[in-house]
Amino acid sequence: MLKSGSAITGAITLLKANQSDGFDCPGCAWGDPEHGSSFEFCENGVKAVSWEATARRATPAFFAEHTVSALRGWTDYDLENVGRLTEPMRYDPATDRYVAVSWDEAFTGIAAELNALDSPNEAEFYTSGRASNEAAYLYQLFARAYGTNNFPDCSNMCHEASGVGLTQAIGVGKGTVTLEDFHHADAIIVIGQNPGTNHPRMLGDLRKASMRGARVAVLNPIRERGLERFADPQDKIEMIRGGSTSIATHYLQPKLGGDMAAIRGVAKIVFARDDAARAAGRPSLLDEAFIAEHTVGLDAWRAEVEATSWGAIEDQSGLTYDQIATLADVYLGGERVIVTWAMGVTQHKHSVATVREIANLLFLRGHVGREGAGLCPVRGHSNVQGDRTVGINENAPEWFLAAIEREFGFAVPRQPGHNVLHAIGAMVEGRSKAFIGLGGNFLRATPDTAVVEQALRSCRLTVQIATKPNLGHMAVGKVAYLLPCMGRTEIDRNSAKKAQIVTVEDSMSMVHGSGGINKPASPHLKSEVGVICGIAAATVGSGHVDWAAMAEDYDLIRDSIARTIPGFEDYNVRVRQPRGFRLRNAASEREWLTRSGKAEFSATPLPAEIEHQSARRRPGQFVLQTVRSHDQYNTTIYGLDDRYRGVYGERRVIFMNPDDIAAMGSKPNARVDVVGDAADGRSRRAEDFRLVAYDIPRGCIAGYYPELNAVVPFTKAGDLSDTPLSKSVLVSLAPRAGKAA
Ligand SMILES: Nc1nc2c(c(=O)[nH]1)N[C@H]1C(S)=C(S)[C@@H](COP(=O)(O)OP(=O)(O)OC[C@H]3O[C@@H](n4cnc5c(=O)[nH]c(N)nc54)[C@H](O)[C@@H]3O)O[C@H]1N2
Ligand SMILES: Nc1nc2c(c(=O)[nH]1)N[C@H]1C(S)=C(S)[C@@H](COP(=O)(O)OP(=O)(O)OC[C@H]3O[C@@H](n4cnc5c(=O)[nH]c(N)nc54)[C@H](O)[C@@H]3O)O[C@H]1N2
Ligand SMILES: [Mo]
Repeated sequence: MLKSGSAITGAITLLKANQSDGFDCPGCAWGDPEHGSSFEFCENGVKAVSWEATARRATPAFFAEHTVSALRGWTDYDLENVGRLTEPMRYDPATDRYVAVSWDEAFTGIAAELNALDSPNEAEFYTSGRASNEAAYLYQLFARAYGTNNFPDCSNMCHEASGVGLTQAIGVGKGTVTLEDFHHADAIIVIGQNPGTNHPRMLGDLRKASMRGARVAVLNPIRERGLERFADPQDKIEMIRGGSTSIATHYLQPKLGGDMAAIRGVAKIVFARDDAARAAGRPSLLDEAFIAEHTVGLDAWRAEVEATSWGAIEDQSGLTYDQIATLADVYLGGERVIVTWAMGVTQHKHSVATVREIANLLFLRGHVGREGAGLCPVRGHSNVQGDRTVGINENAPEWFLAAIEREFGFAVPRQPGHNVLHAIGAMVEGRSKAFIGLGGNFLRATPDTAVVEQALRSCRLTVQIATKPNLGHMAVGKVAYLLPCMGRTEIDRNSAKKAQIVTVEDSMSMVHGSGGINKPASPHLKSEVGVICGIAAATVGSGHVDWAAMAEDYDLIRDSIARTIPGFEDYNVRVRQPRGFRLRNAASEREWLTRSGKAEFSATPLPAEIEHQSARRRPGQFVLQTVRSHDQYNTTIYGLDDRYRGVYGERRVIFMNPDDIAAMGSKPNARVDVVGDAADGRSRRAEDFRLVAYDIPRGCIAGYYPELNAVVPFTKAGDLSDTPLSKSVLVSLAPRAGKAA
């Protein structure tokens, strides 16, 4: 991994990751130890940091050598390997190449295009979750001053269902636990998450819990090695002996999308045992005081649970009554229960309902708002939670919009804007004509790659603010700019040479500062804040916002945030304390900012049928989930191995139950095409994958994103979340002629 970097810079850089005087690791959003001073080693954090601190450069000379059409034939892996972008570039249609321009030319050129649109609502402002609070706040301020709420962002494809579901249930769309709570929990239920790869530092906390005797139950269709056994890199003796601790005390393998049914089953058992306890004159198993004082809606949910048959629960979850009963034992055996989850829960049609069912279950025994217990959606990008907090929201609450108006004195648009799927639809239909990307890889992260490529290329304007080139940057509009920015590891100095810090919020709502330590990859780079301020000043002028002053002194941005968003009082002081500060989470103090003023049980019936069940699935069809390998960061591919799953040197694989392989008349290692659902009239195909026999429930298969986005339809979305259904894609497999093993 370090091969692309400079080893010495790399090593020094790593020692500053997540230190109070260093930068926030761009790897994931797991919390940092509150009193920790030691460096927490994380293999995948190393990859993320050294990816940015590479010695390679994507210079104007590189772009002079290759046409954009030619670069479209490259892979993201090869493109990012060219290295860090060094100068602002504009697409020249005559030569089909990106050529260097000055920052001023770029800013005025972008402003001219934006101001030529018929309506500000024809522009899309995409955000990826690495942007700092400061950059994201100015970005939403700029777009709103320009006149739109079109904020498609990566969280629309990620934890949107958690945000929506938790807001309904507890009045705040964030998790209620802190890292400390993990040290007190005696039961932790981990649903639809692969922390060994995606949140490696979380494994350390799970392992400690497990060694203390806490029970850790996992719900995951795949047996993820990292959750089963784990040698802690922090523990030198364990590493030297090659020993390992087992983490999961219970491992259940539901079928894809079966979690809501599984949790309903647990609730059914809890109610039944509670009835029995009371009938025998023993105390209730429920936290009756909590339920009476803090909740509404239990009776309706209970009626719904009782009306759900065990047949439906077993069929939909893919688990037996006995398996679900062991989960009920874990839940009832815990005095302090935490449930964590990630994409295995949020990327289905009924994800919001599933999140609410998780909250329902925790309410029953009062597991929200006390030490060692609570709800924990584990976020993806290192600042995706913060970006939403500071206003990246296509449908922001009225209090926020009014506060922006008060602070800056311009009229803020109220018409709700576009999320990711709306933005794709609008570009496809020609209603949106400009796309600006603050980081990320919109083309490769979204469903239906071919459709999105066409959508971007039909835009009048595309602008990409990035650290390295990727395929999304080659889907150029008629006018296109590629603007290079600094990353988190780099020192960001203003014109007086004073280093600036930015701030981020982790999954536990901890806000802390981040200051780079490396020399920027090129003298021409601007910070994300600098780029946004440049575009903004040229487009909307500086009458209401002094963009130049903000770009000079990020304390001014934080002062505005402090005046417009509750919880950020004394921002500039508190963020400079070691480890920063925690944003208040009302629900964790049992104050419920819901409509009823209480924590709300939801009484939603199970979906009538989900993809793996018979009515949906024709013979030969499978339900595909798209996951990350161990060697990737979303659309960034670091390498071709997925060592916990035993895959080396390739990514085009499909994990499949051996009985399904045999039933198909095929053999392990046979090569197939993955054919997507064409019910909406669009044909979808991803070519040439190897079948890998794997411990996964029948009817369910798995493979890697982004390659398989070619078969994920942009026309299907989660209820109330609008999230693409990346974990329940109906596909069939077509043998490739002459390629059998
Ligand atoms: N190294 C690294 N770190 C990362 C990322 C990365 O790409 N690389 N990405 C970051 C981002 S943006 C995010 S959102 C997170 C993602 O973190 P994860 O959610 O862990 O990511 P996925 O690889 O999508 O894994 C989904 C897991 O859920 C399981 N699963 C799938 N469907 C179901 C289901 O229906 N039920 C249950 N119970 N389980 C299911 C899968 O088998 C798999 O173990 O990681 C973040 N951290
Ligand atoms: N099929 C399928 N699709 C999915 C998912 C899935 O599980 N399955 N997961 C979804 C999820 S959870 C997410 S979060 C999205 C991710 O969607 P995105 O956030 O759009 O994608 P990333 O791959 O994280 O973005 C990588 C690019 O960001 C740029 N970059 C890196 N660091 C910086 C920086 O510091 N500043 C700037 N300006 N740019 C930078 C680089 O140019 C790099 O190429 O994908 C979603 N798509
Ligand atoms: Mo994510």
